[in-house]
Amino acid sequence: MIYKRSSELFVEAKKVIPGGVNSPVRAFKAVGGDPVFIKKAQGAYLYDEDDNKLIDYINSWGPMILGHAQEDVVNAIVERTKLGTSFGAPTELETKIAELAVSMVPHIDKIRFVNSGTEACMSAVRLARGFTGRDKIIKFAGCYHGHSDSFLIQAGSGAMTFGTPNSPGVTKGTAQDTVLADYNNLDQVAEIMGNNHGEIAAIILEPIAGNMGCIPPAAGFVEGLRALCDEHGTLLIFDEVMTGFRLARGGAQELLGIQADIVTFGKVIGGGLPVGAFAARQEIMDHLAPVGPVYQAGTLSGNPLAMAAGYTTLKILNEDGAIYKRLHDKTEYLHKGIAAALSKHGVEHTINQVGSMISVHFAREAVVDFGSAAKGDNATFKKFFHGLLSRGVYIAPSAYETWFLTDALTYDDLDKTIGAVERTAKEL
Ligand code: KE4
Repeated sequence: MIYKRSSELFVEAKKVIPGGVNSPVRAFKAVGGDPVFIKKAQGAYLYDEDDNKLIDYINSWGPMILGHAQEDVVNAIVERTKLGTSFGAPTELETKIAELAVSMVPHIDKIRFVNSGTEACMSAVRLARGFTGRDKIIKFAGCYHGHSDSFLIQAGSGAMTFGTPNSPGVTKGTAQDTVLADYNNLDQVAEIMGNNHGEIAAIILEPIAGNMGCIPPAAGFVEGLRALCDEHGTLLIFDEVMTGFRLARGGAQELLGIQADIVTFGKVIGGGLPVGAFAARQEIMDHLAPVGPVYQAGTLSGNPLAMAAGYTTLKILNEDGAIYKRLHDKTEYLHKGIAAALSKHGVEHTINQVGSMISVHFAREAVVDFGSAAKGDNATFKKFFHGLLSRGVYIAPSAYETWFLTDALTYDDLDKTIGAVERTAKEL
């Protein structure tokens, strides 16, 4: 495949946009080479500026669960645009999507819309701190909750101590209120909670992790966190920016059968337009301004275009009783096909999958947390990525990301993908 035009555009972009991209992972730093510039997309396919057709397994990092340019979603946006794009005033449509989301997701009474997953998670932590009157939070190494200061933290000197910034610009003062734990290590969390009884406002986690590749919770892990939160009066925040409305109508709460205190959303809830949201039972949500004292706001929050895209997407997901099974079956099929193709050529690998989230790791041992994910052979991943890209298959340009399947994928697309994996495997 030729990427001449993309490379030319990348040169121009870097002159006026830092790194030529508006989000770092798009720059292909982890895999090398120039990023592909996309001209258009339709269904399961991207068409780049060199007119290459690519089978898309990123799907805008999750939102395009129905496929790109899905007819109903496009029509809803177009029709809504004709009525005006943003008013900074309440609209009936916001109530409709809020009612629909509340009807789909268990254990929430109210929801507040924002403009990104970061904003949703940042606001959820502020709400938890305001509701409990406590300052500290626990997050897990390898879980990503957006780029708010409280989350850009790495483990402190000792495993149980409070964090240190992992980005310039994040202050020590902020970092000291976040402590890192290892995903799936319940004993460690219990010890931290014991050492900080009455001080932890919230535990925030990806209930199925997607930012270390796809990592499901170990048996008993999330249940244990729920019990610890109940014991210590701490709120459990499920960051469902990836899993919400993707793994089930009710997301991970439904899939795992575990109740969170606050749930955050992004990606799918916006149907491809900028939407985040956070939700909880009324007792918690009514702590938010203008009802309660916890301040949170946004000029474009709930804007009509994004609400139209999100509402149409959620409505289709809610009414199509078979979509989640279709997505799961397609992902299972892909999982089996990739495993067979890599094994046939003796390529050491492990594949993690939950529903329509899947990741391939070139690692010997099981990938169950950040440490084991980091042991993956990145040189092999780079060759795998570029081998697939050159054969028309576009996967996430990092071993620490998850692939997201779309309902628009056909089994012929999956077979083409598996064929590309087999031909690439010979080169690994
Ligand atoms: P945004 O602010 O990017 O909308 O959402 C942040 C976020 C929060 N929580 C989870 C679980 C997330 O996965 C994300 C964002 N995901 C990344 C992909 N790993 C978005 C891609 C990017 O950063 O460009």
